[in-house]
Amino acid sequence: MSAAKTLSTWQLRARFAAGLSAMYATEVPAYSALVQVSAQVNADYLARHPGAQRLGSLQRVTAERHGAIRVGSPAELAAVADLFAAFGMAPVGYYDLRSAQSPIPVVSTAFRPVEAKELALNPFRMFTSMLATDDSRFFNKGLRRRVQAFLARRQLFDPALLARARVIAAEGDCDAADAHSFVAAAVAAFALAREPIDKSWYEELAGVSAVAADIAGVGSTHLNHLTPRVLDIDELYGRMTQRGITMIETIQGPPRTEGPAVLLRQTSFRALAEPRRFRDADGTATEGSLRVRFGEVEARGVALTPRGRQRYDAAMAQRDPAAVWGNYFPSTDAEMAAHGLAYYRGGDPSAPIVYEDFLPISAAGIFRSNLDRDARAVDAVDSCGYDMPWLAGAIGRDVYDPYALYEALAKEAVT
Ligand code: OOG
Ligand code: NI
Repeated sequence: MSAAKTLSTWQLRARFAAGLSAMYATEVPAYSALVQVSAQVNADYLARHPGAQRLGSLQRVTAERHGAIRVGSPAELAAVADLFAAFGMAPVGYYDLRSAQSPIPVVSTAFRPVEAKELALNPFRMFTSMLATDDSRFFNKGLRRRVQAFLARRQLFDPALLARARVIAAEGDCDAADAHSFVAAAVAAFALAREPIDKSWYEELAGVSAVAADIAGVGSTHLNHLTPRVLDIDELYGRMTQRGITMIETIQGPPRTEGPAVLLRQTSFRALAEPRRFRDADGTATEGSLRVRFGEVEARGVALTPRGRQRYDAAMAQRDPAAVWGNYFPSTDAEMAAHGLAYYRGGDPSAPIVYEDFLPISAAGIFRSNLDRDARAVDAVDSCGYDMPWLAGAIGRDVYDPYALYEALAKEAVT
């Protein structure tokens, strides 16, 4: 038998995630501390809870990351979709963060593997947001035109990289000899750029929203954060605080409960100001700094059915969800399964299906907690028509419905 000369998309995805992680560690030193503490928390947790691997093997959880990126236009989002397809990552779900309590001018999807086998091999996902330039509550006509013109002039990805990605996606694998340069180029596309930033343009956009400036005030895109997964997020929170890292006030998402962990719990801390170069109106370059990137960590639980999700939303609407949790959710997987509240493979309560997606309220909270000020929205009617079908049309791809994916996983027999 000859040695394997090709790498499949999951192997490329694992290398992509590892490459981004190595790059981000050099860019944001606090990220390395977070990864270290996460690994310790996971090892300690497993030592005390032998059954903890029911929500994913230690190998999967240790390597598990999600990233977040932000782009400016449908064309840029389509390019991202082409690139990620080479890593076996497809768009799943639609998140509209404009409707959050404090609105963020973006609409988002998450690129991730969709099949059980692929998720087990490497579940890397990327939360990807697109600036809502068509929304007149944030952008008036003049500014919209200038943003669109700016975005039309920039190129986030080398066309050769995208062409290569399309071939890999179509063939389902890549020559081993070419894999290294392909992955390295894909990783490099998300590095923080060193080109000077046009100061007045950046500040004008920051007046609308810090996120708008981060997206369309610079000539390239970059990883906004890279999130490891932990088995005990309360423990992680405490240990990071002990190390002198100031976390946001709360853990977003469901409270800590005695029963089965559901959905997704997340928390974050602000990265330090990063040195960036600026260009003044007269062309002089100055050194400055920006504070837009951050560190985030998450714990994942079982995926809820639409019925479970309704209960979740009702519980979360209460003043103290932790205190009343037991009125909404039973305390065992067997009861969760029997009441049709959560997904289990083959209906077997010992085989929880992990929630692989995001939560819009948490996402908006994470965005917001890391901004100096809120978006400035005017009181106008939103008639731009962003929704899931619009997003699918804009990138020319189907956007998966997360519930349909969990439904399909639940029908698979336990192996
Ligand atoms: C994305 C924020 C959302 C999450 O984990 O919910 C997010 C961003 O800041 O670009 O990453
Ligand atoms: Ni995130």
